[in-house]
Amino acid sequence: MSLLIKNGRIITAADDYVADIFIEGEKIAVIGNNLSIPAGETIDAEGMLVMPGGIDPHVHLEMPFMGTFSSDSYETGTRAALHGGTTMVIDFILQKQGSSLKAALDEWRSRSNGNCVSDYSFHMAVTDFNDATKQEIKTFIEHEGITSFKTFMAYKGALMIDDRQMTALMQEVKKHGGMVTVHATNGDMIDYLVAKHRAEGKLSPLYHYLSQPEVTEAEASGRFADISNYTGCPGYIVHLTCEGALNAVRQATRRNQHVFVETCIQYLLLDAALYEQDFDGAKWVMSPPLREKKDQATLWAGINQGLVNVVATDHCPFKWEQKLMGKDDFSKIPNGHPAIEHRMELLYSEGVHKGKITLNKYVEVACTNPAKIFGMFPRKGTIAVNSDADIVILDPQAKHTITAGAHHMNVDYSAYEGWELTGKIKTVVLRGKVAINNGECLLDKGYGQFVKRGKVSGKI
Ligand code: DUC
Ligand code: ZN
Ligand code: ZN
Ligand code: ZN
Repeated sequence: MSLLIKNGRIITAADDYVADIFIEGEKIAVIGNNLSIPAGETIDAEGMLVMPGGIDPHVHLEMPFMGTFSSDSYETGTRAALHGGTTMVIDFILQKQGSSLKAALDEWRSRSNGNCVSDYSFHMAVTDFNDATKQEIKTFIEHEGITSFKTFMAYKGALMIDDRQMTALMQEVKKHGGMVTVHATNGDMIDYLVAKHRAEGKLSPLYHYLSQPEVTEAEASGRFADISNYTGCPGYIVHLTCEGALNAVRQATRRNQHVFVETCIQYLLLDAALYEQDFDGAKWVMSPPLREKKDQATLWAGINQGLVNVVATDHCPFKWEQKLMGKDDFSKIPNGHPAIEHRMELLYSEGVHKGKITLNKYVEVACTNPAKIFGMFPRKGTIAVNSDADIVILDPQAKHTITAGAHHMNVDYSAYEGWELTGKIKTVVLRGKVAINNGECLLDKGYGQFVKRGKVSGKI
């Protein structure tokens, strides 16, 4: 099996040049000019951007949450990801409090095994760190290839760990070469505000937003940075949304610490005005909530300053019927928003096309940094000889409109309905096979492989 991609403009996190790519089997074999190696299939990419496959390191597929399951299965979610140029996702396993990490891994495997179309990996969310869990960390890192451990500083009683457990977990993870990631919001403050608003009869989606003010995120982000600094364990803040939280990270850099920061596409593009309507605002009920325009500006600047390292999605879709579970009480609206399919095109159109970030930066935050930070580089996240042939071919001029009727995610609305984008993904290659060609998926479920990840250095 071989594939030749001719005359494309190749963009990596560092390079920008026109060349041909020859792919043999699953790997990139040769990059050069005027290649005339006989190939099973040839794609003419003249005038196109040729980039590494996107990596979305924050998705929740078929996840049990708030009394229901997120609506994309491993099959529909990973297929939608490929349509949008994301060739690999990292999903979250949730430990059940009182139970082992291994039991959770088995449960997640029972849903995902054989069902993915794109490649995938897992983060292991530790929700109960104790003497028994502690013994499992080394096995996950060294044998399962799961080297990142997610924590929650909110959702008390279900997911949250306290600072005592956080410190102990970070010490253990550091010992074995892993990374701790965090949902950094102050759970007690939020629980208080949710209860207060409910008691006052303030029950619309707007109060979801007003129950998680910026300070709840800024405080927890600073606290996490401190514990990470004290333990020396590499730390990564997921879905950072606001100026206050980014300033806590900025402050940490003054002692020469780097905490990795992920934001999500919605926090760059949407703002809290969407909650100032009736129940329709439930489409954007997610945690943390959307913020203000000034926060969007901070995040774009943070990308260019190297403080924000990754743009993910926190894809956690719920159908409208599921959102209606909270029609009389914002605290019962399943939290999450669908974006797995649109991250790459939205970030290109609104970021690169509109001049906010460079093409190299685009590839860095959407493809390369996720691979580097999470122990998969250079197998994933770049275009280089011997790397996996995960490639996106994007037409930079083509325009298209986002609409729920045309997307591939298993959800009956779009958070970006009617958005007109410039730049469209034409072809996606996953490990040497054409996965998407002009809107058609050519791979079956089961093609997607579980990627065992390596230890992490905490540096990029
Ligand atoms: N936030 C969400 O919006 N959904 C899933 C989990 C989370 O932290
Ligand atoms: Zn979260
Ligand atoms: Zn999440
Ligand atoms: Zn599209």
